[in-house]
Amino acid sequence: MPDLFEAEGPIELAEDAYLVPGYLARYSSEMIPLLRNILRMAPLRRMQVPGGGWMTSQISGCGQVVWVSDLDGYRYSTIDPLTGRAWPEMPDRLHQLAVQSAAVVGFTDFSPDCCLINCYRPGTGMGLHRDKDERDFSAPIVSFSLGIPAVFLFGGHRRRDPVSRVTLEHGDLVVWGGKSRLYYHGIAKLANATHSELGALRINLTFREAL
Ligand SMILES: O=C(O)CCC(=O)C(=O)O
Ligand SMILES: [Mn+2]
Repeated sequence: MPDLFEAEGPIELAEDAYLVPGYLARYSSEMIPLLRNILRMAPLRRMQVPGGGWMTSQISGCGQVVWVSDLDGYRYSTIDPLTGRAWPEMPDRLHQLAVQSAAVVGFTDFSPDCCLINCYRPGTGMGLHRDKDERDFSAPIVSFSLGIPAVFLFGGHRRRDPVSRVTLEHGDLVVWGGKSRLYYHGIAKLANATHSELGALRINLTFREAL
């Protein structure tokens, strides 16, 4: 009989894109204090987009660079525009978990220099977009979900391509690279829910090789 707590194996969402349900659940109690520490140094904030609107999720991050957005555009920045200081260093343990997670689905050379932290409350989400501000698209995107569930929208190369809807729960890992590295994706508006450790929040960590 399978162990109830054993994570399931990878599920292919598209070419070179995988969901590994529950893979990170066993690490969440180590990760949450690391995240709280990062967010003390680089608080969550909403970002303005070049068109003038505001993203509904809140963002922070750690590593050599973090993705930022303002009226001038989208880019990776070595400086946190809110504090004027360098971003907090990426904790070795988070780096190690990201490398290990990429390897689980066959991406063996991954070494992220950015960990973007997205924080969603019920009623917030993220519109369809592509992660295309990184220098080299040969590295995958590694995404950790913690807290309340969200519906991940995963499309194709064109914005109008059909989108699959995948519920991401606490501890779920998604990795996409190779042929689907530039696929459109987003997060549907979250429904009300409460998580035992994080309350009414979803935290997403997105590891990238940006430089
Ligand atoms: O929250 C998520 O799962 C996706 C986040 C995302 O696509 C991004 O930060 O670019
Ligand atoms: Mn993205």
